[in-house]
Amino acid sequence: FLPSRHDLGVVAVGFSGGQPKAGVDAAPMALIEAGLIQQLEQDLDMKVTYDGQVHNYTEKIPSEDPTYRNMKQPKFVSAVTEEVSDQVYKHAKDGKLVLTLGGDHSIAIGTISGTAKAIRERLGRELAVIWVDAHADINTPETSDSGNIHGMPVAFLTGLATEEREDIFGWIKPHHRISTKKIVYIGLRDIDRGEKKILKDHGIKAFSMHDIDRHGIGKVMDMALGWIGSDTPIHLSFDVDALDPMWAPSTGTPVRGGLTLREGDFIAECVAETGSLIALDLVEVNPSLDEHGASDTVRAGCSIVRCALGDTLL
Ligand code: NNH
Ligand code: MN
Ligand code: MN
Ligand code: MN
Repeated sequence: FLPSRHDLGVVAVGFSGGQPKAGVDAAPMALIEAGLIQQLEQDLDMKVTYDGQVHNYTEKIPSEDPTYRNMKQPKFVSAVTEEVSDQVYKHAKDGKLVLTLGGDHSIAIGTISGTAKAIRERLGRELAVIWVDAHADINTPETSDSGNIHGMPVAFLTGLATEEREDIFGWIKPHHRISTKKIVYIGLRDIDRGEKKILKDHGIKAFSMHDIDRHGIGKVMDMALGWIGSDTPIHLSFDVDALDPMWAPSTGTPVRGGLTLREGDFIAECVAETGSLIALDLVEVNPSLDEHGASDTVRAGCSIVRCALGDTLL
């Protein structure tokens, strides 16, 4: 079922509408200017399909976009993620591995729905998701304190949140969704009250920083991949704020006590080793925050992508 290891589709999503801080839309350009695509082509010998543009989806800006069910900019985020879903779907349907450069984490509504649909059609298989993040991003519109949609993608992707209105995520259909049993979190350390209840009630597998301290990252990765089971297509959604701000300070909601640079790369390497990776998101790099740390954050992001695509495997 695997995409050919060397055939990569890249989608650059310059989008910040899922949260309030400007600048996260500049991340794809920063990552590309740091040489990421060249590294993938030259060092990893990949054949990269990239349309050469960072999409900012300005044509999708609605004339008015009032808060709805506590969601901020619901129509804009819905329209952009619907488009991203299609972009990712097209690459995945072609049998390409898909790399999406964000952008805030709301874009995972698009990326994961796109791969879930493609994998169902192409292989009749369900997708597993590894969500690496300080946060669980599983608020429903009702449990969210912030109303920021980047804190809600997993709720929409699992069907824990639904909405009839076609222009506000009503476009998400069963074939776009993933099972709560097929998602594994790694790196959690800032989970909202309502999210804790959701994780518990649905028996969702999660490895917090506490688990990593207790068992070590090696054991945690064995357990995480064991939960998913071998031979299951994996979508890795990596929020750079999973890393400790020491290594990745330029992000919208840094939380201290996070993964080391090596733990982040190790997670990506372990996923690469499975040979089952079909898509990868790298999100929430914001070069305009903590500007002195921006180059470190961008470097960390590039490193995670290279590791997930197999660079450091012997
Ligand atoms: N849980 C908070 C919210 O829903 C914060 C989410 N922020 C993130 N998620 N950066 O990765 O608003
Ligand atoms: Mn996130
Ligand atoms: Mn986060
Ligand atoms: Mn919090």
